[in-house]
Amino acid sequence: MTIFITGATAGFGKATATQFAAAGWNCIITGRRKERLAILADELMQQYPIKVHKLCFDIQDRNAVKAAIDSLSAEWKNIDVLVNNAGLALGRDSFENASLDDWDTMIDTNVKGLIYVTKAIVPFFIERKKGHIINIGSTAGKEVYKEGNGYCATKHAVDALSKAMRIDLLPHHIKVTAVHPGAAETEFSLVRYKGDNEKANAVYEGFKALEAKDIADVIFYAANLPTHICINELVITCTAQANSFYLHK
Ligand code: NDP
Ligand code: 8X3
Repeated sequence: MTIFITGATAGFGKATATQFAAAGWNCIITGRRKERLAILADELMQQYPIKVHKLCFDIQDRNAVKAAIDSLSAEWKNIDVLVNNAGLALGRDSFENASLDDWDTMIDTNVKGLIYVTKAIVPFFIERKKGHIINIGSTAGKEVYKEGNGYCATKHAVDALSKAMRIDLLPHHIKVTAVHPGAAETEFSLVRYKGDNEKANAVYEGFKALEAKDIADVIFYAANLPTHICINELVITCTAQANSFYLHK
């Protein structure tokens, strides 16, 4: 079995690669940080009797996405599960102050990047008459929160795209699952606050947030159900969080 994971250099993507590798799946791991991909590939192949293929590209670059996926050998194109995980938030500003550059990056990554990858891989699924797309949305794609504007909009788009894919790809026996996590302690906040460790750490103070492995467990469960079962969507928060704007600290 083969899984293709976007954004496997950190957080949920890395934990997902590790979880599936441990269960004997071959992994296609992707991201922009080439060294991290190399380290992870070596680690996984040393620990488990599996193959790992690395694809280094910026998901915002439509041509780079297509070229990377086209470069896969026929064997590696036998993908069973695609996890559309690569994504980010940038900034936490009110609508009038939010940076258009930040919005462009979030839209290009979280929405357009997800579409580019999926459009490139869906033909393989259609040919094999099976496949499973697992999109990582967010609680931010279920309700908006103060100063979440652009990021929330991209995750609402992931929610809508997941529903649309599920309808349109039904005749091809392709499952579509949307996984919507709440606050999880990964590199997410460090990226959002542009390297400001203090602000990033403060996000997770005063409660026990989700860990990357918690989401990898859920992805693993959804991906390993019998052929006739598809989890359409799951919203997962830590116990301290009720929804995208109510967190009990
Ligand atoms: P991390 O920052 O830990 O990991 C993000 C991953 O996305 C990295 O591997 C990064 O790889 C990749 N990525 C980002 N931009 C690009 C790009 N332009 N091209 C290719 N890869 C890219 O964050 P998380 O693991 O937390 O986030 C994963 C997903 O989960 C995101 O979609 C995020 O929005 C979502 N999410 C996160 C939550 C949280 O609280 N942590 C909660 C809900 C959803 P590299 O930098 O090497 O390119
Ligand atoms: C990430 C969780 O609460 O920062 O999607 O939007 S949150």
